Amino acid sequence: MEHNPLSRLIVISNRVSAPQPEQPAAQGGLAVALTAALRESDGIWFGWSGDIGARHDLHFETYGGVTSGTIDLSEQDIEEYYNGYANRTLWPLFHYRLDLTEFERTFQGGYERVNEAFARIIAPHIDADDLVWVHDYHMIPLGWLLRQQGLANRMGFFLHIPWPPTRLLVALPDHRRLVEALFAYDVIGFQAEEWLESFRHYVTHEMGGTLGPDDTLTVGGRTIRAIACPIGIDAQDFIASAASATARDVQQRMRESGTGRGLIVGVDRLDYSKGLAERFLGYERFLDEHPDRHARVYLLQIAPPSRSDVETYQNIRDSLDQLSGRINGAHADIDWVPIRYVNRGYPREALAGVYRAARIGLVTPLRDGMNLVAKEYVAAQDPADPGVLILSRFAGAAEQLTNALLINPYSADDISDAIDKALSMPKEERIARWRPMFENVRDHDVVWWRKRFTEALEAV
Ligand code: ADQ
Repeated sequence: MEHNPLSRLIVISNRVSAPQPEQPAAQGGLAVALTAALRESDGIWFGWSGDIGARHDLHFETYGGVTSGTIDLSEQDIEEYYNGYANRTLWPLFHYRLDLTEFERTFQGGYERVNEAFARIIAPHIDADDLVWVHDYHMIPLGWLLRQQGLANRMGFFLHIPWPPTRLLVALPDHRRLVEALFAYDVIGFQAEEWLESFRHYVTHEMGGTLGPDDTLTVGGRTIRAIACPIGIDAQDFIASAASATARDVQQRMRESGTGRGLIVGVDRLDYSKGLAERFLGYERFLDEHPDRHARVYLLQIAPPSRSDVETYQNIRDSLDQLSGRINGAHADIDWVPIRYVNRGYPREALAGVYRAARIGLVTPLRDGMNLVAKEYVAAQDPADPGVLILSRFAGAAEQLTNALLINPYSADDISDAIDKALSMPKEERIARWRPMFENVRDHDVVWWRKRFTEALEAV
């Protein structure tokens, strides 16, 4: 076998999803892909342990061939850095929800304090030729802070969420400081061309930067590469999951409990960015406009709670409970409930079975960096009789899955018309739409994504 002289990879993200004794198999495509790269290069994954602790000690653990180094955070850190700046300031703002964005000096202070602590604690464990790959909005300034610690390594940053338009971003006090920190990296990756375009707009309009060849951007003598690098799923694994015995059982259960009715499925973390209320309203419009379809379809919405320490997330839960109750109250019959609304997580194989049983995958985020559920739905379909993907044009995934029925999630009419169209769509058209999407999901999988990014970084 050819020996590949790999640089060691260092991954840094808010949470570490390397395999653990309590959870031996890495969870999710991202974890699987990064874990494989870390194992091959003998790398380390650093991040928050998820635990509360008074002292920032590094805790190393090697399991399943992967080393992780985790740090506990204090209650104040979690409140200001994680629940605060990350999830109450950056998350809403980057998802275009200025109305939900909270600006608090203490949040920003906590964010910088925790990033500084990470930089100080991790820096001594990084060797000169390691590749450093930092992930997501929790850690934007980390690269800059690592440079302050004297690191001259090749460093990359990948943003999993959208990059907002300049006119929204400038509402963030100290926006300039945040973006300047990004110029400490050598390569920055975005999920979609649209987010990259917004970033370039900010750099050229607010910072006087210039675009160069090969995706480069220069500001004040410093040149970096900013690329679109869309994340994928572990497609082979998902295809296998959809054909597993568990998936077949679940499909059978769905068939029996659905008694021949067409299943429309939605799967999302409970988050206001996912457009769940808009989805329910679009489905309600469909029921209002198509009485002939009543009792012949049902919507299964699977939405496990997330970030429940943040008030807006408690509100969204309440409003969806009410909305689904109202719609069911108005339309249900003695033997038919229009919406089945479930607030829990399911194993991947069960989820794959649900996707495969569904005539329609309904994915309606108001903004989404990528949206992996859309890709999972495509991967799980039966090639001989695939379902129809209805996808928000505001998800990063819409740039790749152009054969979906693309909709505007703010428009109940649009959602209603798409459901009607999907239910009537002849098999030939379903196959013709599904095939190119499947090829895209299969070929641009999570390993493709990881290699595209690390190769860009290695080329620096
Ligand atoms: P998320 O906002 O979490 O990710 P998404 O890309 O859809 O959104 O990924 C969600 C994942 O959680 C999927 O793999 C899905 O299967 C799983 N999941 C959801 N509900 C589940 C349930 N009830 N049971 C089990 N699994 C469930 C962020 C960004 C996205 C970006 C990803 C990856 O917001 O835009 O695509 O990171 O970069």
